[in-house]
Amino acid sequence: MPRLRFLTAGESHGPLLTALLEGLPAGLRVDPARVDAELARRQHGYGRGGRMKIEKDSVRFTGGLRGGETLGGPVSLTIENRDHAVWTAVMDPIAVDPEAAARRRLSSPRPGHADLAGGLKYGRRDLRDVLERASARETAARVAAGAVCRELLRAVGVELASGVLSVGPVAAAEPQEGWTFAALARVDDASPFRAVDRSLEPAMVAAVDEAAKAGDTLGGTVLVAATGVPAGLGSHVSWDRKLDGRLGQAMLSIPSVKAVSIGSGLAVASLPGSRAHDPIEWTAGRGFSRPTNRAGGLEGGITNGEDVAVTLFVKPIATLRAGLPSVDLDTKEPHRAQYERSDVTAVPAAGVIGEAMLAFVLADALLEKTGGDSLAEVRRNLAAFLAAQEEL
Ligand code: EPS
Repeated sequence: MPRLRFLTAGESHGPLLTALLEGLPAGLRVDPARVDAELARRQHGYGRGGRMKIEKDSVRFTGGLRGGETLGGPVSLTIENRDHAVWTAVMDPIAVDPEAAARRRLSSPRPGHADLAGGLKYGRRDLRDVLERASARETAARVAAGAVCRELLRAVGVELASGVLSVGPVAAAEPQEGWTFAALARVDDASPFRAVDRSLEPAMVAAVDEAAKAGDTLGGTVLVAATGVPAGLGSHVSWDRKLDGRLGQAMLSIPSVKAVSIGSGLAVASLPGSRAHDPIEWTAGRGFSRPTNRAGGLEGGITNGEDVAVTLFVKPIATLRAGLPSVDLDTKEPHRAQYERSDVTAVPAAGVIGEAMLAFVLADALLEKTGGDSLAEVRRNLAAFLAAQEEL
């Protein structure tokens, strides 16, 4: 059973986004300013649409904290949707104005979005009922919850980062020795794309400008990594306890992420075994280590002490200005998919969301290993576990 769990609630143009995070130990300091800094990182990036000019995401904690410290109970938080102000008649949780709702009805689904599949599943003839929850706006709540998990990881010496590897056809080359946290050292959070290779940014900007002009959208890839991760999180013994599987599920749940590669996962599929794995070394003082990190810090579903490195493959946003070929729900005649204001690309944001999901998965695995109802107990148990590893 997972030790940590979280849920989010809220619609893109509803009044609020909410997250509820359960299972944290007591005594963890949480600074709302640090959570807001993560929310600002998610909003940043070249190619975002008009919504990011309206919102200035900020967290409000409503439970589980006292004086800036966790109490051990569920942590609840909210983020206001500023854009709700002009949507109240359409998106009020209790009473909507039928005429306003009809004007905003979505009846030609966008290929690639949840519109049609969600409408079929939930029996909704106004596809707005699907899109409002399927919108990537929901990820703001994930980033806030992930920022809290990140504080727990930081308290035990784990750091996380991400960077954009490619946007459309403009791509950084993967090092032969595999990705490590060090590859993210040059990422500048203030740059347009937060790219791993900053020299590619002008070409990325040009690619996005060109797509925007053509009414098109672009996907890309992002590297998400953690360093300082203790060996021994996750397990090899059962399929659902394997940490690579849990990471895959978490990452694939991010809107637009269509594939996940752990370490050099994609590249090693075409290499012989002699070049696909990471030799094991041992040195006094340091213990076990690897000269390469093709496994991305995971072997047999367990962390091996190397950096955890995951690449996310993000599809282009499904909302195109011209509208992709679709069908009108009422007439069943061909009809271009309806255009909703959107982004040309949100690849830089996907990295920040990936960090939040990685923080959640690692924090869960840490607590599963250490147990503990207070941060002091978590630390004590982790120290004992690490000391035992030195005796192996
Ligand atoms: C997003 C908010 C949305 C979009 C985007 C992500 O705002 P709006 O729909 O009001 O323009 O900018 O959503 C999508 C790309 C999507 O596919 O739903 C956000 O806060 O990240």
